[in-house]
Amino acid sequence: MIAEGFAIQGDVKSVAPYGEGHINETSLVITTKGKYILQKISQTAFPDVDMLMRNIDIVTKHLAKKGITSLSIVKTKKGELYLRNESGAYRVYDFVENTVCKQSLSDYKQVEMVGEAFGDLHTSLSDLDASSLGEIIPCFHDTKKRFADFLSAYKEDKLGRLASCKQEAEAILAQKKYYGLIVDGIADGSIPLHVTHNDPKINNVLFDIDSGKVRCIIDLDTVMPGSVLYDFGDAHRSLFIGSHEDDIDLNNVNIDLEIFRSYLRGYYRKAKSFLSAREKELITIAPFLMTIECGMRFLEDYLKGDVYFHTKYKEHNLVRARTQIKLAKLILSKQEEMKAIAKEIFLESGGE
Ligand code: ADP
Ligand code: GN1
Ligand code: MG
Repeated sequence: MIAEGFAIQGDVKSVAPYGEGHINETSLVITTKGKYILQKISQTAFPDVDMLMRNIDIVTKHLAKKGITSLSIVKTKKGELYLRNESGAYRVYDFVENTVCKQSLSDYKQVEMVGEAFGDLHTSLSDLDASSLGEIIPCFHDTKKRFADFLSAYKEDKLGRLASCKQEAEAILAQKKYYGLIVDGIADGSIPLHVTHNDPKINNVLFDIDSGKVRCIIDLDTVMPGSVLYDFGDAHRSLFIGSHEDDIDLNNVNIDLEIFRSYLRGYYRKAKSFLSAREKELITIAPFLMTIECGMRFLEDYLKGDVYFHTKYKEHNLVRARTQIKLAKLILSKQEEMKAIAKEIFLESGGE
């Protein structure tokens, strides 16, 4: 049994599928002495498992030194960060006890706490030597590159699926003028690089069962240099869509700007000392960019035959692309309101 290759405490009582992640295969391991998370690492997403686990080791050690609750790697019995056998590559984490993982948030105080937690994460990672981390998925949030990848899948139309998603593809083509906004800013120096999480989906945050407060940010696979706008934008993508990412009824995809207000209030409290003027200008468009980018990634995967994201049925990635495209359009239509809210929050927090 794979779990027994790791330095876990007690005898294994059960191993069962766990969680709702789209990338790795996650199981909960219960032993006579405790609980663990066992993951079969997706080598489609992360071909360089050595780099992946080295990055996570560096980040978790850095956070632990600062007293921040984070993932804790359980090494193999041979003292390695992961185990490889003929069926794949595996790792184990301590299970973070007494927490709950949510697919959506309706409590604005909790949204504010999540904003604050990502502000704290950015602050805590700001003195980590970024050059020590490998770029685990190159150009992960380079929206222009994502668009180019989408276009090549669109042109190839390998499986003849384009006929079923012409409208969605056109919606992505129509917004092309926006895709360089963050990456061009990084290139011209107006947007600084930070060490960022890059996958701040709400189910990658664990809440304390008793206090309801954020206990731990997990899924550190994509921690690497990036823009704080990537995290700000993707957290909104996830919080806005909530549990409707896979919903076939697009009437359920809506946008609640109180989420934006609450998250920004929490985030800005921690980030006002480091956000640049250009980052503040782009704070309302970042959620649009990360949402349309996610839409193009789902649609690209649909066109390629579902090779990256876990899917449960043939149109699953198409359904997900549709929800992201609808949300992206809503975010774009709300830019003026979002700018007014951002102005209020910057003023209320003593910024300009
Ligand atoms: P994926 O990359 O596939 O999203 P994650 O690392 O996010 O994988 O794990 C999937 C789910 O497993 C999480 O959303 C969470 O519910 C649960 N999980 C992962 N690690 C832990 C942990 N250390 N303690 C408790 N739950 C965890
Ligand atoms: C994936 O791994 P998970 O389920 O937390 C993906 C994110 C997407 C998200 C969409 C490494 O997140 O980038 O935004 O699905 N993670 C990776 O739900 O590609
Ligand atoms: Mg995850």
